[in-house]
Amino acid sequence: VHLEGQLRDALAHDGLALHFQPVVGVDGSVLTAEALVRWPHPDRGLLPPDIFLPVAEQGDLLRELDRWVLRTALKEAAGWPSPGGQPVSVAVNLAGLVPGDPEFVDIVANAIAEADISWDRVVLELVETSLVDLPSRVRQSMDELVGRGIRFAVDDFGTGYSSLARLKDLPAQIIKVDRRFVSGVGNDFSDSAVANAVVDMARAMGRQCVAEGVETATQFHVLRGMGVDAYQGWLFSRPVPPKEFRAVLALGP
Ligand code: G
Ligand code: G
Ligand code: MN
Ligand code: NA
Repeated sequence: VHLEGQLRDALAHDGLALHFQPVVGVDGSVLTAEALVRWPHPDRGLLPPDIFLPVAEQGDLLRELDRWVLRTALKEAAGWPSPGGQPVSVAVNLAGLVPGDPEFVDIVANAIAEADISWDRVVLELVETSLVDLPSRVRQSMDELVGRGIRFAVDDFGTGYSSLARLKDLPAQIIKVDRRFVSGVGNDFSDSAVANAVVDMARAMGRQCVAEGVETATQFHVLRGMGVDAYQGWLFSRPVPPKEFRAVLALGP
């Protein structure tokens, strides 16, 4: 309860922080950065989301937290340098604010307008459970956002009750292969098989495929051989504070 009150306070006073982790193309250029929330807690140091997202959920604060992250991440990204290259896109995780929310489209559109960022630089990451069983009205509004340039990503694909067959029904342009499978690529036969099947299926359905949690050069090489489009993980960079990320971008490609 104490932590919940402090979190409520932090949300109301911009007391949370975002780190950014690059997603790179086959040639190593930065395509996107995923915003990952942290809480610089006055007595407990920098808290990771695993500690306070459950508190947020418990206190009905997750939707408010997602809104804060969305607004803050888009504003930050609007100011990213792009010397001699394509502007880098920004990816935001949404768990409390989901497409079925009656205000979803307005909230997203307002955040984009407020940040003055172009629509095609915005990626919204959702877990599969937020993307199934959507009423057609909701799908239509998602299509409307996609029509204006937004991309949706299915996060942690391959976990939960996901099956390859339902990939074709998911309204997402990007598939993020969960790091659970990526970690075994190159040494565990079943993990490699799952990763390969997801990549093949994603390609067959015209989706972009991102591998998460890439930690070794071997994983990168094997995944590249499978035809993965983009890569995220410690091999390339840890999530870093905004200033540091801006400095990396300022160096150019
Ligand atoms: O940042 P880290 O790798 O520790 O993230 C742990 C978990 O927290 C991941 O599942 C990630 O998706 C989630 N997470 C990180 N930042 C956000 C955020 O801004 N909003 C939501 N809803 N989840 C987040
Ligand atoms: O669930 P989601 O994919 O949004 O969460 C991303 C999480 O993965 C964050 O907690 C981030 O810090 C973590 N992460 C990012 N890259 C790596 C990596 O290479 N290895 C591991 N173990 N975790 C990673
Ligand atoms: Mn994510
Ligand atoms: Na993930």
